[in-house]
Amino acid sequence: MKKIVTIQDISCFGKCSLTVALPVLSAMGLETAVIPTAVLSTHTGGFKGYTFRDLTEDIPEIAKHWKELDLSFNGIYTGYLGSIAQVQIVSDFFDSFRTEDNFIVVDPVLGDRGKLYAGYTPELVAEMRKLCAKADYILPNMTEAAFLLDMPYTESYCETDVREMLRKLSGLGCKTPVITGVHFDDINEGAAAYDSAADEYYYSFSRHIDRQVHGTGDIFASVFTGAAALGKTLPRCIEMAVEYVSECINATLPEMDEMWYGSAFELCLGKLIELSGR
Ligand code: PXL
Repeated sequence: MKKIVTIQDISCFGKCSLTVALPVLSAMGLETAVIPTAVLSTHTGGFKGYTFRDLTEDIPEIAKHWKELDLSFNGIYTGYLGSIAQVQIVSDFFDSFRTEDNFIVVDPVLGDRGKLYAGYTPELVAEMRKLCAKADYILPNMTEAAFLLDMPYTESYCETDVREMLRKLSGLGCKTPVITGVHFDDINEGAAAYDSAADEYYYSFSRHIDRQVHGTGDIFASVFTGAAALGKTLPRCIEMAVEYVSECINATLPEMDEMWYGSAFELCLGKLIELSGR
């Protein structure tokens, strides 16, 4: 079995980060080790008064124990990271667990719709930029891509702009950047990827649904990582992730008023098993 380690927070209620990554990767048939970076009572997207217990100090201890056990992973995948110190410690984790044949996915979770998430600062963005340089794949949305590139966020862009952003993202040091939430018209939305080694661009779209569903970025990143671990090609990785996210959003729509805080991804896990070819 292929093994992934994913490093991100546990939001106890709200369906994102580890509570999404673990079931998604498991459904894809991947053994999934976790390093929880923080425990929050809920995610920070719309809830008030959430608790936040920082687990940064535990990360080097976990890494040390795993080194003693001689553990290794086919893929390392990071999501939401709560502080600059935490990003630096995750960067050290990359240095000790990267091998010649594993891969690193950094989902630079920073913000959405042109704004940084609660508590995030430009200094954290700068640190995340450095972490991206160590990754094989990065998966920013348009907001995160704009912050990483220090460009103004805009919702009016064309394919040439997206290609330019992808090239600039690869210039940060990551060979294969992927931008999510991309749309060139009102009908379709999806992802754009750039394989800088081959100088090839790939796109995958599904029908645009005009509702924001929390945690879909984490679903995309988890499926993408799983697909890469299963040896799928880059265009297939983005296609699987786009298709599953679209299924999840469609499944959430009838529950949307009640479930403003997350997606009904559980209802679609059967589809994901099918997509994974298991
Ligand atoms: O979905 C990304 C995410 C992960 N973890 C926490 C968050 C968010 C987005 O708001 O608040 C704690």
